[in-house]
Amino acid sequence: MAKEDLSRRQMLGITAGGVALAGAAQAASKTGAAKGSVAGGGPFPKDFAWGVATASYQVEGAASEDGKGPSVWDVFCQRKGAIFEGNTGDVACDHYHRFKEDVALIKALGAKSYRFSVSWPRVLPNGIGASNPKGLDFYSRLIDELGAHGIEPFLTIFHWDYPQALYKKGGWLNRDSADWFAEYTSLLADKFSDRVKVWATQNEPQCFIGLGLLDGAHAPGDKVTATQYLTAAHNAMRAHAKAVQVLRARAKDVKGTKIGYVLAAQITQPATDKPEDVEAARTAIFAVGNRSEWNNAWFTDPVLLGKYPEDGVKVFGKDMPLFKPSDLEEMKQPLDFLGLNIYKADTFKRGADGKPEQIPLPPGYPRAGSDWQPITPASMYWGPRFFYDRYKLPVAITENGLATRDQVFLDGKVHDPQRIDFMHRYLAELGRAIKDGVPVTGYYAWSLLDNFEWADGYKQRFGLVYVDYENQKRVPKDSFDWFKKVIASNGRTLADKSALPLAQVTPSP
Ligand code: GBH
Repeated sequence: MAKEDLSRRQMLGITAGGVALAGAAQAASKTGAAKGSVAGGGPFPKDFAWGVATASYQVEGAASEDGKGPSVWDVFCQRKGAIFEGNTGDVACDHYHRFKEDVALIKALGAKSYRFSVSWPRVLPNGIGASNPKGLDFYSRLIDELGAHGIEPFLTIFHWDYPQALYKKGGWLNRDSADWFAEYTSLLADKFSDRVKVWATQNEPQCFIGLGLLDGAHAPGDKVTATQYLTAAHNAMRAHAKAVQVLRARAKDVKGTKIGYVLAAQITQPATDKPEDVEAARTAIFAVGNRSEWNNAWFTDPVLLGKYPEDGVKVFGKDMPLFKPSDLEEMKQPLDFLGLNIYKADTFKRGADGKPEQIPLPPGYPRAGSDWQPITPASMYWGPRFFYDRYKLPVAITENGLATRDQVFLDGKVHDPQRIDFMHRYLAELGRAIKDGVPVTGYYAWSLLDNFEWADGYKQRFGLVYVDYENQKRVPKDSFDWFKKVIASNGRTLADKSALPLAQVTPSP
């Protein structure tokens, strides 16, 4: 087998036997961590949180209903050329009105947990000050509906729909933004912590700070200076920490409350299982080598280790903002888990100079509907492993999924074998990480529903359930039925190659 061909097969997690439960990487299990608890033959722990995820602006719609204030996304969607085909989240999946139907789908899937986010301006139309009873009531009814079906609510406090009123006051650039976030969190803690035990403060600071303020590709669509970008990131991390403190002080059941922080995890994988390549990938995953937002350590080291990474501080040099030294101490609040949104990995080997060297993908390498996502299952092994080794926190896979160009077929069904194959490979790799001792608390498929994919509008479909936006009809895809079996077996069907949907595209009559 040609060398090129081997690395391609390793990236995809293919070994001679088919889907690899033990592929490129056994060599690297050198953390000395205890083996994961093996329940009934599979690697997934008994209480593993099999879940699905959504986010408020992407599914709710009802953008100006029942007293909701505008968010930066409502405003950004009006900007010419900002969103694919001028799509907006005004209606989205109409989840605001159809949440009972959607909870019934989660129940039918057998998912144990539902990760959703609260729209800040829906509950606080001006971001701070007077709250909106109807907005609060929506989330209260959603949480009750989940409870009635035995589904654990996982509440993300902020998934990008920032109140426009606060943006006008400077948004994340304003030092007070951390206190605004704390005030918002207090409201949620008081209203929902009797029923919500699992919380994430923020989803992907790299995106709402980097894409939103540095690149201008996401709302609010600004392109600020490097110093302003760093200031905004700094305040967002201060806000995260204040929210953790608020939850610890105010949650009704403090001991039972689990708090995490969710990263747009930029994963690396080694080109081979040689220890020097594994170490090259490990070095690369925590390096801050340039000024772009696409790194991990800038957004995790302050929050988890109480310091900015030195290589990044060098990269930014005199553009580093001034801040109170005590900020760093305050930013580091104890967390219960680290949420990793994992979609793909970049591949590294040790270069001739001893430094990590990125290996380009072979031509024609498999990709998702979203161009940025090559299909790289081992990201689900190396991601959890590297993050656990560095930060020693249990990991939750808070998002993982694939966009495909789904459609309703002539038989009325939505056949999505690519998504099934993708999830099978990625979950098998997650199982391998657990087997090798990485504590993983849960896995949340992105997403329950096809939904508003930010600047890509409705072009990309990530759902286990197809949404016909003309009439809001939901059609569970083949992957929904497949994932249901995975959940029901607590992951044991992943070891069974016959679970691969090789012949499902053209079902026999
Ligand atoms: C998540 O973002 C979001 O949390 C979720 O709302 C979203 O719908 C979902 O994923 C699917 O996209 O590699 O330089 O080309 C993922 C955000 C999008 C961040 C792609 C990195 C590519 C940057 N990622 N982006 S690059």
